[in-house]
Amino acid sequence: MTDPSTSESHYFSSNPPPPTLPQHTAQANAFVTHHHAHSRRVVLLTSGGTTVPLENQTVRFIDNFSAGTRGATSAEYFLSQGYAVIFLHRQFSLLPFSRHYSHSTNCFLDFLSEWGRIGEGDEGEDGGAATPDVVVKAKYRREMLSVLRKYRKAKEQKLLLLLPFTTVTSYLFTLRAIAREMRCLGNEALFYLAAAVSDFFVPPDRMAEHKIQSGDVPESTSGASPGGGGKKLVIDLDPVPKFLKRLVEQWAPEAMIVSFKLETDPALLLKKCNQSLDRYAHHLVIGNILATRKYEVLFVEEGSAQWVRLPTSDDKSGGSEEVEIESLIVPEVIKRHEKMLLKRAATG
Ligand code: 9Z3
Repeated sequence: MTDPSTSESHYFSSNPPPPTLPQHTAQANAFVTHHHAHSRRVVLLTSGGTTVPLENQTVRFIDNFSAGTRGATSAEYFLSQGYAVIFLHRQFSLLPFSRHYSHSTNCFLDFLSEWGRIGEGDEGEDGGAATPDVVVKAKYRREMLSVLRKYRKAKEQKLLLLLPFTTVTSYLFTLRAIAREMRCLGNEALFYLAAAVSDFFVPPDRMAEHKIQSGDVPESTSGASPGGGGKKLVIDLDPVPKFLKRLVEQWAPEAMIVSFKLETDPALLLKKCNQSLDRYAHHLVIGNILATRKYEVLFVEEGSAQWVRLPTSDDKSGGSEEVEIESLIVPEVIKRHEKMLLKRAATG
């Protein structure tokens, strides 16, 4: 069996770093230095799915379903609890605050209306009829004002750093670089790994430079496919090295590390979460099932497993407001982070 540290070193030496790495590292450095000086806790929150390119000049890639809802929503709750947030996210996935208005079924213009048809002395730029104002529709105004205030606060206090990635390789290079920048925070640093990270990738020595041509695909030895003649595109993927082990042991040895585990078969969830804890010896695995991830998650720690669930409609004490499960997950995580800080402080 290959030594995990060897496969990881090989991964980083054989794959090219993303061109954005120096810039993102410098931004993370400035952000961490600033908040460290203000004794503020920092969470590195990863969000959205990684891609696996099939060609160097990428036309096609393998992707996954994650829109980044968990990550973007959690970021807002961490900010509301006083954490500074480095939001390492899949480019164009959901972002904190703007998520309320971006990927929803409505076009953002549906939130707006025209107001104030020409008032007296209110001349338009064309010197003729004045242009009406564009305003937020009354029914959205209260909620938008609340989102706007939180967004402004995060911006003014420089509490949120947005760093995008696309491929699994750019994700891993950036994660490693930021983790190293965060080492100065010791156990005040928190890692909340909600991104859906591919387990497999095409290594550089097998990656086509140009768009794969259907004409170049070899004849299949496993028989003809209906309508496709004898051709089949077979994609040969290597496993991505288990970066979590390196994160826990070397990149961020003092930080609290929380990973997410996604399954589709409920019968496997607890076992897989425990396996992950045993293998990487980090602090907490939050298990979720694809179909129910917005309503319930399983917190798995050494020796315990506990469901965190949204109240069912019967349990709700009135209130028609939608409750987001992240409003329950994040305080539970912070409670554990605080406990860890106290314990470490007590043991020196
Ligand atoms: C998660 O399990 C996240 O909760 C979801 C969030 C991706 C399900 P949405 O974007 O979904 O809100 O729709 N993330 C971790 C998935 C993952 O790749 N985990 C690895 C694994 O399961 C460990 S790092 O092996």
